[in-house]
Amino acid sequence: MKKIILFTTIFAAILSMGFAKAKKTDKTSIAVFVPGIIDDSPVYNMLVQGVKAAVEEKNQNLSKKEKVNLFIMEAGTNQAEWGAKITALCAEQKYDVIISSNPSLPDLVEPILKSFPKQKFILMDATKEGNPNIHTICYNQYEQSYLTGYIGGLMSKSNKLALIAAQEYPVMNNIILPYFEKGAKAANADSTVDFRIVGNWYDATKGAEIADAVAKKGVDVILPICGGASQGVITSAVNNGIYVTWFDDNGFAKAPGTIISSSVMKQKEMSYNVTKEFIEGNTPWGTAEMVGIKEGFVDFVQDDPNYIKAVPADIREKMKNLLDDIRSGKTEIK
Ligand code: RBF
Repeated sequence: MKKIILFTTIFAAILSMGFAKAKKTDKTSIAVFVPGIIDDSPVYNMLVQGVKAAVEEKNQNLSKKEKVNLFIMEAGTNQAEWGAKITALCAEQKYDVIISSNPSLPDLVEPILKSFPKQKFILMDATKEGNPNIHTICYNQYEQSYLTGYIGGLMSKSNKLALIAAQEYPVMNNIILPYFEKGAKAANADSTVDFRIVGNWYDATKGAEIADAVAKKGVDVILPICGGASQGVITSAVNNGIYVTWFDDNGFAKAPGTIISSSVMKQKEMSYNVTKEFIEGNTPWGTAEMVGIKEGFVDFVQDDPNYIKAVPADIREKMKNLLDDIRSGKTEIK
């Protein structure tokens, strides 16, 4: 009798080891949720590129059966649909993690997690601490916005700048706009910033109309943060002979001579890092990180030939000094 129990136990143990092994070699599945349109928005473009790069790299060494599965959902600009689309992804119960990027996502995701308590989310450009299903990383947009305002203030001849945003949201109202203004005033105390809203993240015609309107009032430097509508702002700036400060990625090639700066976030590199970290099982769940200039994830492009052509040497020198001081810790933007 004892022998039978022993054999059964050993048999059960071997069986469970087998199952455990089968489960472990199960394919990893990753979904990327794009809250907007990939092509119109540097933040989303970089997100997709970074995740893809990490998955492709991992898959090089895996057999067909083991390859990491990647699904990209482009949710579009109708924000009313995002919740239902995320819920649908969770309901499939096949994605080990959903990776996305947007400051509005923690509030959208938390109620959904009540129905899907096993689902994990990695959210970039967002902040949420203490939820064990969520890891967030945001960029130091105090620095990113201040640098942008600083060059705008140095380059403006009328002392009139504008920020054309797609919509109002907490990061826009509490960080991007005030620190753009702060930077502009630090460069030139007489600077003013006109704040305008497009109303969506895609309408280039409306973007151009607003840019034309502020140009008429004497504005000569515009920061567009409005997705696809930014293209309209650039077209208007070219026509009106005024400047554009670019945000998120390197935008110099979009309109050489008109684009005077690119304050970038290294979202492609960060998306690659967090995806790799997840695949390796090292995601620090429940934590919120902020990375900036010192960490190498916010930067101001200084070596682009179009920057060197568009911006006089004395202003480039001032930008370099500011950047060096932030990097060394001599200046803190807060
Ligand atoms: N940025 C984009 O470039 N494209 C978008 O479609 C877009 N949609 C957004 C929707 C919401 C609800 C919020 C809060 C932000 C959105 N952003 C978008 C802005 C983005 O998160 C970030 O603040 C800016 O790109 C500046 O770094």
